[in-house]
Amino acid sequence: MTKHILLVEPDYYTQYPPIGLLKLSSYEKSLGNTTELIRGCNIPKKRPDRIFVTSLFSWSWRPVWRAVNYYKKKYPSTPIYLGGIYASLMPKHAKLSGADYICKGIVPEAESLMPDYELRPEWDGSIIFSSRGCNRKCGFCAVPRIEGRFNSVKSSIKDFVWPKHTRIIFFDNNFLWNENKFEILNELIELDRSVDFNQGLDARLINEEIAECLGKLKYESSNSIRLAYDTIMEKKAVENAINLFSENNIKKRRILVYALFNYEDTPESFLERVIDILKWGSVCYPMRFEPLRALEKNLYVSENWTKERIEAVQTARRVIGYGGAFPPYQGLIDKFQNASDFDEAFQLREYKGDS
Ligand code: B12
Ligand code: SF4
Repeated sequence: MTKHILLVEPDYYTQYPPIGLLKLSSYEKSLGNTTELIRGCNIPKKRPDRIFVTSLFSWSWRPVWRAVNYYKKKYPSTPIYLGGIYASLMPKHAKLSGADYICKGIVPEAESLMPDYELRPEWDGSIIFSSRGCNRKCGFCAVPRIEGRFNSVKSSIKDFVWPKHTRIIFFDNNFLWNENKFEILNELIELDRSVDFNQGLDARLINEEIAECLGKLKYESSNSIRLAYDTIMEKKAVENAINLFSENNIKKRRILVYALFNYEDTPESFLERVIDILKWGSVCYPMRFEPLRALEKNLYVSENWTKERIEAVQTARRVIGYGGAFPPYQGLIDKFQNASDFDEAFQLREYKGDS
């Protein structure tokens, strides 16, 4: 018998459609069921037989609880399934929301289906995971815990591009790990739509051949390519990747490099990475570390950092940066490079230390 599935996106802030629910919608429709998507707490058009609530960042758990609570009161005998990132990372906490079932990880059957973009007709970009999981084990990253080892690998993405969409957005954790990357890159060249490797590319995997393919793509934002310079160990790899890109049509100024801080680094080693990136001619985007199971954002301070020093970075991003990032302006390079230490670079001269 046909079942009606209510898909609920809690009303947390997000700039993307709830791609997980859109995939689950396609899956349910392939089983002969019907679906309906609602944001927040609202009355559906049709009484549901099952309710699927998704979740995103762990610190956005409150709207998730609100949604579960609302639909539980409205339909006490309808089972509520809660999945997504927060539910996968913090299943015990998520269970306290009152949901009947907590669903961890991805749903492999849904990963091979085109998301049901009919549910978001105004949206203009195809969001693709050409793979899930990751085989590396960076301690600051939740992906291996949520999605496990590298899996759900695609060899072609053509069938995942919605005809009306003008851009293609990859949510892959590590796009270049895919052994089919050249097939996919060639498809992208043919498709001739703008591309966004949203999660950044792994500098350690970039070589001449890859840089050449990436240089032939169209990019959607002012920053074409994103890389990560998370520890000083990646110095050579990041510099090399930037040089290879610049030899292949991608201007250094259009490369955005994330610099993780407030993790196991020190303010001084963070400053060193900031200076490196700017000297290489690229844009530095400081990325504050958040613990994998943080229930509140922007609270955690690692043992090498202080609240004041973190605040100094955030203020500098707003005041002397541009769009939260540090562009490679000569004035900024001089300021950072001529400073005797982190506090001078980030103007904490009056700051008297950690006590
Ligand atoms: C895209 C993305 C972003 C985007 C925004 C995403 C958005 N939707 O708004 C941007 C680039 C802005 C971003 C920013 C940040 N991000 Co981010 N991001 C991601 C990424 C790659 C995907 C998130 C997403 O939208 N997924 C869509 C999900 C929900 O759909 P799906 O997974 O395809 O759905 C499947 C399953 O989840 C499941 N499912 C989902 N819902 C349901 C429901 C039911 C009922 C069932 C059965 C199943 C189910 O089935 C689906 C089909 O298989 C994840 C990594 C990842 N691989 O998940 C990190 C991730 C969420 N980000 C993370 C972090 C740390 C950040 C930043 C803090 C980084 C920083 N230091 O600045 C910022 C914070 C921004 C903020 N607003 O607070 C962490 C979050 C950890 C946490 N504690 O929550 C993650 C997990 C990455 C990581 N390396 O650890 N991010
Ligand atoms: S940060 Fe990137 S490379 Fe490291 S575990 Fe996460 S997805 Fe993998």
